Amino acid sequence: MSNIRVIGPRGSGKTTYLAALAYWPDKRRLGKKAHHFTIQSLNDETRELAEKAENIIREGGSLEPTTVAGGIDRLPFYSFRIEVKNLLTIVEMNLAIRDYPGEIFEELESGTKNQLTEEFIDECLMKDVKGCLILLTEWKKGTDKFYSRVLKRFTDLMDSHDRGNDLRIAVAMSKCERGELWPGRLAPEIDLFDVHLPETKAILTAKIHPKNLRFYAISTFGILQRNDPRPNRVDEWGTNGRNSVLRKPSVWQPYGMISPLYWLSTGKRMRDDA
Ligand SMILES: Nc1nc2c(ncn2[C@@H]2O[C@H](COP(=O)(O)OP(=O)(O)OP(=O)(O)O)[C@@H](O)[C@H]2O)c(=O)[nH]1
Ligand SMILES: [Mg+2]
Repeated sequence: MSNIRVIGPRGSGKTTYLAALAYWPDKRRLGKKAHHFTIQSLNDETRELAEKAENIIREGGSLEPTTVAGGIDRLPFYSFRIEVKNLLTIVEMNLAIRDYPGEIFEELESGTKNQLTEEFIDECLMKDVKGCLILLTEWKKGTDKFYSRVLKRFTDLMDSHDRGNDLRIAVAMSKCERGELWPGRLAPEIDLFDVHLPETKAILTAKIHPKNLRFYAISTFGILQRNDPRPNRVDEWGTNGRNSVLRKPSVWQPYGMISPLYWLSTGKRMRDDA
């Protein structure tokens, strides 16, 4: 079993991403396209998350923010078996994934000691954790500085927890169907991180060995069609500010969901960006 943690700022789409993984097997039957991977949920928490996803994908709802209340032990582990069919082989991954509240990421910025945050970080950086998926989402003015401060602190904590050399870090930009963010839809490291988050990238590349660092683009919602690159989403105003929901559930085609997990788990790159 590969232990993975998902961290990132509030509202970056962490829980929605995991909900989409959990819901994929149900939804896949509706799609026409053949995929070279399969996903199976392995525990009740993941199946419950899939039910919540049903609500998002089908009825245009949104998930509740994840909270720190109750401490780390209250957060579930989501557990998946993912099989990826390569040219001649099938790679099977069993993953136990923990989804962190955005609050923890944001509290790292201040650097002040806080018992609750420490509990989460100790758990995130335990020796048996293979890797972290860091989901970032903004690029407006000031964000690069904010992310780079938080991630500098995070890499210092990796060192002090003796994880500086053996923890894989997949950094992904979420909600990448946004055309204004990523018009070319190629090469996330160059087109997204070099362009929009250069300081963040510089901190990470300075502190983390290249073999343990990769950059990705993810869109849990995806675009309408290959020849219709409009985002498959509509924005709505909810109680927590702006929320996005799927526009056409029948053509739901997420992007980049599997490749970061494949690399975090196996250390190898997938042959495409499924
Ligand atoms: N446009 C777009 N919106 C998305 C995508 N994934 C998630 N969202 C929206 O982003 C908002 C926040 O999603 P969450 O999954 O709750 O974010 P989170 O990172 O878990 O947030 P916290 O639990 O507060 O840390 C919701 O309105 C989602 O519908 C995506 O791929 N594209
Ligand atoms: Mg959440």
